[in-house]
Amino acid sequence: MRSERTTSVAVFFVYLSTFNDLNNMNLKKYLFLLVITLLLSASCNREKQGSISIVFTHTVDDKPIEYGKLIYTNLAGNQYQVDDVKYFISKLILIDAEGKSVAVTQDDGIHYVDNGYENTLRWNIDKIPQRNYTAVSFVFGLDEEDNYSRRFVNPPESNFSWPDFLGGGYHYMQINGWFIDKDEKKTNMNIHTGIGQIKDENGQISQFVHNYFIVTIPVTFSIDESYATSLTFNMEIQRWFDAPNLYDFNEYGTKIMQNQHAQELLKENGKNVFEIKLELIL
Ligand SMILES: [Cu+2]
Repeated sequence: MRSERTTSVAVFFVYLSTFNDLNNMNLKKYLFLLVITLLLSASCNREKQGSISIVFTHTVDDKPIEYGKLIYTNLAGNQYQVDDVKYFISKLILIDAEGKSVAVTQDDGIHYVDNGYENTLRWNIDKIPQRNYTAVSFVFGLDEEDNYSRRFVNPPESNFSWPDFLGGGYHYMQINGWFIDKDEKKTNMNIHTGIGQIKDENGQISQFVHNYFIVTIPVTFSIDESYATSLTFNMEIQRWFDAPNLYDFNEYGTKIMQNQHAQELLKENGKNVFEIKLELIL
């Protein structure tokens, strides 16, 4: 790189000296310095880049989730099982040690996670500036700018649409399964989040509410062109249901796509569900 630059400068200087009518030495000197400055700044902006691999994991009571087993109990005392965990994260930003934000642009900064699709449980991102980082931030779900209907044409994302009459776009999340209700009956548990609705006195939808939220988590890691950095984003499922809001499935177990109150409770609880760890460096 350095020798390439030196060669270009030398070549240009020779080129300049071929102008016979450029007798004014000051002008020549000025042009020469200008060219060096341009070449140097171009080369300094070429920051080295590395890659990062994000692995999405899910736990219940701090142990790897076991799908399809009625073995869990939330803080409200509901016995439940989980069959599906699906969600979007978007606007992924890495914050470096100087507090500068590096926005991930690959895949529009959006990633869909679905336990039914193994390939969605890992997100490999290239071309990240080689720096030390101290935090990660993302939108849980999709914000106003990103969440529009028919954005995704292929499954699994296309299966995740949110009806237009309820605000459109896509679900932010689905946790699907079963729970034992207050009458001891096995009942559907469908924790679906997305755009909410506010109704007027006549019961007509008067306003839509974007219920996404921003998660920011400190984590120290570095990106380097000579090794691969891997982060684990773990979602602890129980945290959706315990704090700050106790979430009882008998009240909000299913049909919450039209229940803005339930959406609010989950929005607040959801800020605490993720843990991010540096997994390994190879
Ligand atoms: Cu739904």
